[in-house]
Amino acid sequence: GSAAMLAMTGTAALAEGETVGFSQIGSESGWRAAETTLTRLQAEERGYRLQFSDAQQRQENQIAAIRSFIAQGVDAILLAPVVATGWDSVLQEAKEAEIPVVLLDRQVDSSEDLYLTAVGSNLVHEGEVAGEWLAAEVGERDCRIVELQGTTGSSPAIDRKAGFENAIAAHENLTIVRSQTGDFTRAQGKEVMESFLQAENGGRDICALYAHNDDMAVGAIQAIKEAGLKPGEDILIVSIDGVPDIFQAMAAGEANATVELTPNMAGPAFDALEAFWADGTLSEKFIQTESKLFTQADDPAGEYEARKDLGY
Ligand code: GZL
Repeated sequence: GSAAMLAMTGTAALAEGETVGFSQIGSESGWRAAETTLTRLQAEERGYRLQFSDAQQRQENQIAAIRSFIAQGVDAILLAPVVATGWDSVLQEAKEAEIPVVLLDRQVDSSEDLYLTAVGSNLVHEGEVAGEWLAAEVGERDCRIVELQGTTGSSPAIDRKAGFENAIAAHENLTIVRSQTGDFTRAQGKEVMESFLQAENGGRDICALYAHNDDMAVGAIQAIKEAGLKPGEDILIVSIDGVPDIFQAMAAGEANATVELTPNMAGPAFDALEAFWADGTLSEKFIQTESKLFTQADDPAGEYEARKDLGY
């Protein structure tokens, strides 16, 4: 084969590395694009052949991709599951084919023996950090909150909502008055925020927006400005991911806080797979990544510079 030919010509042939199938949700957010970029880089650095599938945010496309990876006989499957339910049978098929599956950035409600490990953040904690920041920021003042939820049925949408509600439960001056999904996209974040503004006295009755990701917040910021209000002042903005554009908004005083989510889920995932391939080592079932709060006091312009070329 080509490796032998390369060897004969004295060119160091890449080790015939593993083939890894990656069922990616899509490119709904800047964060997701960065995760894909970093996964490709990690695979290249480690000498893997990456079979990439973009599901356009449809679970049936992810299930079809996984079945195709199984038919190809890949050595491992990475899965970022768009929603938490409906994975049991296809994960069972991968298990029967003895192909290890690693979950990236979202969880599934299937039993743990159907995947090698899951790499992701503590999504409930992210919501708590966001809620705690807002509670501290508004103090005793009454604050009517609108919420842009992530993709319906996804573990981040479920858990980030729960965490935020945990944090504000003790503060009766904080109330979520409207909550709707913006599907983690800028376009839908803008669209839903427009309806919130119309429903809330042109936005004058809204004190804060909690968005489950920065991309929806960035879309909402546009809507708030078009309504003649000042985002970051008239309406406080707190979200999650830490993408470059939210730092740019913070530097302009148009957003207030974000909870960082690393896009490098593939590094820990490949480490766990390499340990398993080496001698069957089973990593812990959940490899948790850090969550760090950034506010306008944390050099947002510098944070923007540090992230702007990372493939978001
Ligand atoms: C969270 C991840 C979310 C990001 C969004 O772990 O699944 O999906 O927060 C992305 O930007 O759409």
